[in-house]
Order: sequence, then structure tokens, then C-alpha cells
Amino acid sequence: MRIGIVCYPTFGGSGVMATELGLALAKKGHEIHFITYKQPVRLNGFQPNVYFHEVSVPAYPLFDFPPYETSLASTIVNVSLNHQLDLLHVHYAIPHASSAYFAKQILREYNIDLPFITTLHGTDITLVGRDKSYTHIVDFSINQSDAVTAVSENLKAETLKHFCIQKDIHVITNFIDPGRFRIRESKLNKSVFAPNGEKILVHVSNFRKVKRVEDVIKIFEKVNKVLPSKLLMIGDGPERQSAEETCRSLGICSDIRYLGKQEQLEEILSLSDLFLLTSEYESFGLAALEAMACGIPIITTNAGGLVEVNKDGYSGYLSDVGDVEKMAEDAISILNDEETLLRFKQNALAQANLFSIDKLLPQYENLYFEVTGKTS
Ligand code: GMT
Repeated sequence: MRIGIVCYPTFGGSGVMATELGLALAKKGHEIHFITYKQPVRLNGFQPNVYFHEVSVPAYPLFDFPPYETSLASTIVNVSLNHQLDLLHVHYAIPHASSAYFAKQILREYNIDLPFITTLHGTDITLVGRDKSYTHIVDFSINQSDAVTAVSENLKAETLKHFCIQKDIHVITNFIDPGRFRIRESKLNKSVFAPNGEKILVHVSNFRKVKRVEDVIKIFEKVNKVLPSKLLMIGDGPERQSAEETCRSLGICSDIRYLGKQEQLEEILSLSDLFLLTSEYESFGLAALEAMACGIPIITTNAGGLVEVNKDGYSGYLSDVGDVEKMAEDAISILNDEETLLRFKQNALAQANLFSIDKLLPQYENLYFEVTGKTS
């Protein structure tokens, strides 16, 4: 099949998932056309049946706001005409689903029916989408999609609660490629970060407010008082400064390293002992899944879809949002003795395997076949 994929090409989970999905489909022989405003971060290396089409948005002085949606719709139309796409898969409702709808209408003028599938990832529904000014366009573009998927049962329920959706929503969760995310020999030595054999805690996010990164620092401070440890903060974003201010005010900066955006995330994860995710909401929590796949237990909140990912007392622990006291106690209970840590590591790995790409890819493929009426 010839499939167009539209996503945000940044380090965010939706772009990562869309890229990993496209690459896996290409490996199975499909022809994949990424249509994004810049090369997706995980789209590196060459695969013969993978194409990248850049959406370029003109910056005329007349435009106070560059018309991204229009440029995207126009690029979808061009790619579809030039490469005879069978299907378009857009990730994130706003504005990708509405641009897909616009492109579909234009293509009708050429007697082409381009079906499109919309995948809901989270903040397109829970934050951005819930802004009243977007309600009608979110309702409309979801209902006009030929099929809709959500990355967790929780996100499906949230979508149905807040919007007027007539379409069936298929739940197809995030996944990991165990070939890439696995416990691996790292080129780095653990002692680079923990010279005296300290435990290594790690957090990965885009440091948006919803991630509550200050809670990560507060938990770490409590753990570090009991068990000498180090904290690695991976990613970057708007809350980085306030996280750093919290470190300074607690006097623990020398035990915390900010590593910025990391492409070889799995190498650093493989050196770590415990992963922290303190979000106010996660539709799924891909970063936590990637950590578990590298054999790291996870301490997370019980917000949104995280309860579908983290099995309390097995792959890690769940807590109420903001309960840093309990999260620190749980972290210490896992790290305190080697036997417990090993058991949680093994459980985390087993839990991650439930979300292996081998199980999830056929679900997307079957949906593609259903929507297009094709069989290969
Ligand atoms: O978490 C982010 O800030 C990035 C965001 C995105 O839109 O790219 O991630 C969302 O989609 C991921 C992939 O489906 C999910 O694993 C994340 O949980 C979800 N983030 C939120 O719901 C906050």
C-alpha cells in the first residue's frame, strides 16, 4: 500500500510513534510518504521505500500567521496526485485531521477518494482540543475521518466525554520495537554519571507544565537523602528553568545532570535504575514504556492512561498526582535492596513486552485494509 503519514516531527511522543509506525510498515513492504514540516527526529538513515515531503509554509509579509494548515493540505494533495496514495494516516487531531479533510475534498475534484485515519494522541484532545474555540472543528474532523484510533482506553473515554463523536474509536496503544529498546551494552560507563556506584534515576520529557518536572526534583531530593543517587534529566522545554531553580533552592544541583534532547536514548536508559514520570496527565506515557523496555522499573502518577501501562507493585508503582512523599518512598523501596530491584527490572521488561510492535502493527495494518478495501 502507498501510505501518507502526517505528524509533528519533533521529539514529542506522537511524532515518535508516527515515525516508528511508518518505518515498521516500510519494512513490511509498504511505500511510506512522510508529510511533515521538517524531517521527523527518528527518521534517520535510508530505507528504499520511505519518502519525505517537506511542508513549506510561505512567510509573506502580509501573513501575520503563516498558513500551515493550508500548506499541509496542499502538500497532501500534491503527494497524493504524484504518488497515488491509497491512504493517509494523520497523527494529532488539530490541525492534521482538518487539513486531511480539506485535501480529501480537493482530491474529489480529480475523482480520487483518499481515505484518512486520524490517531488521537493526548493533548490534541485533553488540552488543545478542549479549548472551546476548537470544539466544532475537532468534532467535525474526527467524525469525518474514515477511521479513528486513540492510544489508550482512557483517551478514548476522554474523547467521548468531551466531544460529540459518532465514529467508533479503535484503541491501538503505543508500542516499542524491542530490537531497539532493550537492555543493551552501552558505550558509556555507568561511572560517568555515578562515579561512586550511586543509583541512577532518570526522567525523560519535553518539560511541559503537564509533566510537573519540579515533582521529579522533589522526589529525587528525598531519595538522595536516604540512598546516594544521581538524577539524569533528558529532554528540554519550557519548565527547564523552574526545574533548575528548584535544584538550586534544594542545594542538590551537583547530583543532577541535564542532558538535553538525546537521540540514543536507549543507551542512557540502559545505565539507569529507575524512571520517574510525574505527569498531571498522560494519554499513554510512551517515555515510560521505552524505559521499561530497557529493563527499568517506573514510578509514575496514576493519571490518564498510565494505569494501563504501569502495573502497580509489579513494573513499578502508581501514585496520585503531586504525592511526592509516596513516590519517593516507593522509589526507595525498589532501590533499597538489589534483589527487589532485580525483580522489578525483570517485571518491567515483561510488562513492556505486552506492547511490542509485533502485537500492535497488525492492528494498524488490519485497520488500513478495512478502510481501503485492499488486502496487501
Ligand atoms: O507528552 C507530550 O508532551 C508529547 C505528546 C505528543 O503529543 O506528542 O505525547 C502524547 O502522545 C504520546 C504518543 O501517543 C503519548 O505517549 C503521551 O502520553 C501523550 N502525552 C500526553 O498525553 C501529555
